Amino acid sequence: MTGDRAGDYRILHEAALRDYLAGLADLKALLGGDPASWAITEVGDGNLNLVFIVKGARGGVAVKQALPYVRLVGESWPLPLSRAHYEFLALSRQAQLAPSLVPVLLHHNEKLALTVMELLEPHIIMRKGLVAGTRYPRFTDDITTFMARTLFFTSDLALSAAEKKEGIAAFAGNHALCKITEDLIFADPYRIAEQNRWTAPYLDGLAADLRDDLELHVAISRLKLKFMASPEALLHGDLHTGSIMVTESQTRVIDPEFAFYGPMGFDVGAVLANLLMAYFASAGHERAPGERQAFEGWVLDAVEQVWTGFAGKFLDLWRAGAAGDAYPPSLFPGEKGAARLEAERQAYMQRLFADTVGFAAAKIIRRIFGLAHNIDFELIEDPRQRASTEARAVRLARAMMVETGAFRTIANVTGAARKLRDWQPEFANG
Ligand code: SR1
Ligand code: MG
Repeated sequence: MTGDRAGDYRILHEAALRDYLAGLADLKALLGGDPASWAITEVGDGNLNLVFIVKGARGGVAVKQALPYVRLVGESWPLPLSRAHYEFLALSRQAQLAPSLVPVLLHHNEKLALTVMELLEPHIIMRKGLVAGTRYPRFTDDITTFMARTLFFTSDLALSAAEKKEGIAAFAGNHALCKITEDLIFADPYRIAEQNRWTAPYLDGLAADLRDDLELHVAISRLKLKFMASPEALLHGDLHTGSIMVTESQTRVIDPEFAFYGPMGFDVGAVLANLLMAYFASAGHERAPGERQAFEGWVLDAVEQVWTGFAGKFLDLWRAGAAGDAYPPSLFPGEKGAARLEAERQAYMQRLFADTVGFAAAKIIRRIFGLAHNIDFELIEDPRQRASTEARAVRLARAMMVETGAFRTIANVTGAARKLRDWQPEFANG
């Protein structure tokens, strides 16, 4: 891997990218053939960056370059290029902790905010597969391994206090990306904000309810505080199904540019929220009643397995020998100490579950009323039908956020989702 620090930032469009890659001997050899014959396509459909696929006679690579602004909005919303540095740092750490679950890094240029990675082929963005009703048999085992290992091994359960604080410091500068989350997820959907949007006019009433609901405002503010002030572990920070690439036999987690030390439930909740949205949106994609029943059953099973699999793997790592400075073994001697520590582990997981439920709810609401929506709902053409599926998701999310304690187990969450599948909301407008 090279780490070129020379030269100033410039946006590399096709011709400049071709010249740049041709100048890197390793990548030129990997791509193969005459650089003039390389096929270069810009494929970025995310909210922030340029993404190119480059294919040569021998092989291909993916190239990601950060833009100095938010792509979704334009130059009026500047955003630091340093996010490419944090993404590279996070990917490097994740590659150590969960090898084969992230793309292989091939090159990084700090000044150009550019990273070259293994081309994931024939992988697709998981969200697209879920919209099509595809089931992914490897997904829950892989994503739970990814989360258990990246969260456990960057936490105080596995690290010395000094290592942990070094880790926090290394990512502390990524605050502009945290601020996006703090505004777009934890504040804007609950107040008047220029960039908010929803399926109008059907959801106008629900949007107004969200702005008046003080119990919800307390709940989302507690979650916001937890997000800002609980550096439990190195988070991916944006672990939705658009940040996961899949085939039926492989899973790769991409795009950790929002990485920072935060509360573990934020990552786990992101995965659950996006599966739950895929579940609710599914009704809007069926061409005949019941057509996607098997898919929907798989999604709810996946919701359950994501939590139980994650919790089981995380606990296994902890029981196998936690070398971190938290819970010193000398305080838990003998059989009685071991039993007390095990009870404490269970209590720890119960608290983490409650955080996960709350963050999952926040992630659902932001996709229905905030700036950044997702294709699960957006591709439902009939707005009334889209609004119905969204209203079901919001009803569950409000309960998860305000009555979090009522969801003691993941089966409580899937049970509530199942009950809402055919609920017909009434809309005051439309
Ligand atoms: C302005 S960025 C909007 C969203 O895109 C990213 O994927 C994050 O989820 C962010 O909140
Ligand atoms: Mg992204």
